[in-house]
Amino acid sequence: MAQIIAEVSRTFNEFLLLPNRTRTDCSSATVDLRTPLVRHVQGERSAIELGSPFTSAIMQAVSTPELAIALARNGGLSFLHHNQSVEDQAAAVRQVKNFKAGFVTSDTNVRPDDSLSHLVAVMRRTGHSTAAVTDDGSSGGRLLGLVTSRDFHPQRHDLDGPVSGRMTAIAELPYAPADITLSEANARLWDQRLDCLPVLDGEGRLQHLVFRSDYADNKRFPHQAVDAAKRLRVGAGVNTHDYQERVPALVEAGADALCFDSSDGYSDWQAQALTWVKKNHPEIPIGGGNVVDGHAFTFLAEAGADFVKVGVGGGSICITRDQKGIGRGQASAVLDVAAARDAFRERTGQYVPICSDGGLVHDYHVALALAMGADFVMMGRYFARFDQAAGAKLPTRDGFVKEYWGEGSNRARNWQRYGQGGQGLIFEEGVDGYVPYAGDLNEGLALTIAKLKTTMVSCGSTTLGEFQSTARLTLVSDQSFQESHANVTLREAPATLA
Ligand code: RVP
Repeated sequence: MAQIIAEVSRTFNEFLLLPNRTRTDCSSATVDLRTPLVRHVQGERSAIELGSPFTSAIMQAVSTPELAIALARNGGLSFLHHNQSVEDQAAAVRQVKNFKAGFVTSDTNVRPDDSLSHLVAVMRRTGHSTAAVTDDGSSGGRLLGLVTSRDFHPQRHDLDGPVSGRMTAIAELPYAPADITLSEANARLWDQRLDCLPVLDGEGRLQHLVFRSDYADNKRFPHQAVDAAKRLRVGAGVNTHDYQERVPALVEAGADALCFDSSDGYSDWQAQALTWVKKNHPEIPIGGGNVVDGHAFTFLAEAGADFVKVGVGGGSICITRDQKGIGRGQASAVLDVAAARDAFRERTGQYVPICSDGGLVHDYHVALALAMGADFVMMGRYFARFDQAAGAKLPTRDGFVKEYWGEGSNRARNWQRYGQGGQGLIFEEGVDGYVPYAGDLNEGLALTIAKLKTTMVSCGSTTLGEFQSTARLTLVSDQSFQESHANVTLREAPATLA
């Protein structure tokens, strides 16, 4: 006869945090959101720490290189999706690793004999007003000069004339060697009153441009997730089908961490694949999942997982529970797995971080997931709303929306994640839809982080470890849940639907 688990499957909406005493040294300014990403000896530091506990979902609609760059600059980590060829995924990893904050690959490039009217067309296309003049017109050609929109006037200069007639030639141009740091470049920008400093290799080929405005922009991100060489960190999803080919390519491309991506990770396939990666590529940390209970966590931790993702069926685009009748309320799953993680730590001295993946609907759900024991969260819907995500931005009668579709939808058809047998989906486990557009990730995430910090302050914590160990949670009744919302006639409707 089947075993019936005594506890009801619960979700985040059923809980609230009780405020703890707030000490005078506890304020948003003193809250530290650093968190471990990968397995480490208890009491020591994780080889990879995030500056903020956010990761973006391993999904076509979510984790693009652009989003990965923006999220890592805010201290989090993206896992680039594996529902693409090995070559394309490795190229996406390279794109993030090659990003140098403040060092821009020139996108407005011309040859010296190109006409000024061609230059105008290029500037109009890119929206930039500084162009590099290189021998072959590429972003990495030998630099011959710079030309800006201030160097010529359509009424005063013959637009059929060559760019070389109006450019500042390399002989008169300040430039820097490839090993210059961003702060050195900034010092030169100010000392020499420059707007732009080209960075050249030993042969005079253009590497980057550094703009004054980008330096100021870079100062906005004090908690970036970077590796020892100060390159942004990036993760990548892998599957249990082609990992022997995909993992080496991603390691070679420079990925910082990998994660097996499966809707149900409690399987011998995943354990075998983890064992293979640990044997053949011990240099790369790799997570496993998804699971919803302590036994499954321990199974993957013993197979070598460096972190474990929690969540089955709770995703906003997910219909696995409807289709297959499997899953568990996300709060119950996190609480159960966190207890197993702590037991594993007691038994082995190894701390294996856990990630609450999917089903985070409100900002305060992030705080609840962390208080319940998650070391970091993974979100799809949340990030899909931002400019940097892959989905198209579409106008509607009430504003803009972004496309967001599940990996188990007919649009993504990620059969590697769902394992329904064979190379395809027999039935859908996800839907294809829209989410309200929310603008720039930097602004949206700053707001979520501000809320998280103030929740932690109310709970008297300045670190996530303290938050977890001191949090007091209460179950809410239907009636007290009603009390959470405003209970007056609103003067006007909220501006957005987010
Ligand atoms: P959410 O943040 O609620 O949008 O959930 C995102 C999570 O949902 C992903 O990280 C993944 O675990 C899960 N997912 C992705 N695709 C699908 C599906 O098609 N069912 N589910």
